[in-house]
Amino acid sequence: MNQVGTDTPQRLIEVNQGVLSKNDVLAQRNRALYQSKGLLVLNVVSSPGSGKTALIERMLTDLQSSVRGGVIVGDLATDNDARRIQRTGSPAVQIVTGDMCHLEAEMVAHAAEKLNLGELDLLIIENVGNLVCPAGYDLGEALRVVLFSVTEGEDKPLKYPIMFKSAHVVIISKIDLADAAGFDRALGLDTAKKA
Ligand SMILES: Nc1nc2c(ncn2[C@@H]2O[C@H](COP(=O)(O)OP(=O)(O)OP(=O)(O)O)[C@@H](O)[C@H]2O)c(=O)[nH]1
Ligand SMILES: [Mg+2]
Repeated sequence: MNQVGTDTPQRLIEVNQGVLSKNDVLAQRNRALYQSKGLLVLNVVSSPGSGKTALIERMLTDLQSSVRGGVIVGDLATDNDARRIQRTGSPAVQIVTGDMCHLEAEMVAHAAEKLNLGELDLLIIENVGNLVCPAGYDLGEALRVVLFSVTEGEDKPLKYPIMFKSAHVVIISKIDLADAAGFDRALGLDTAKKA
């Protein structure tokens, strides 16, 4: 293979490793910090509007008497979600990513400085709504939780396999709308298990 307009031979070098190494190093640093504090950290991912914030609001409200939770939430714009979560009485920090479609470990580390981690049992990171970009970025979480809502169709785990394969937990959300959306529960569970 030759470069266009030159005689210099080109070599194709595969760089599958190391591209994310800075993020991986920072994610490991986050993980070590969270483990040293006995903090359970969840990275909640899904397509936009699947119900991440609604689930977090409900979890924090229901667990309030026994679990001290805090949240870091990422969106391209607005602090709507942080304000929603703060209304539960739990601390929440908004990361506005601008044009970035995922959170990175460094962003989470900076946001976590605004929370008193020593006072928390549970840190929930709500990632930017997207089933593609966040899949490649470890944030230092213990568990990656992916939601897919019944209104998105049963085939989402098959179409976005990297996200679903990398998840520790899959939650099917908006189940109250299953009949209206014509959601096939058996098929939805099957595609989630196959991913
Ligand atoms: N019917 C029904 N509606 C829900 C449920 N969970 C969330 N919703 C609604 O779905 C919409 C989106 O919910 P959010 O919690 O904002 O979703 P999200 O995943 O945080 O959205 P982004 O952060 O924008 O990606 C809101 O109107 C919620 O009220 C559910 O279980 N059932
Ligand atoms: Mg949200």
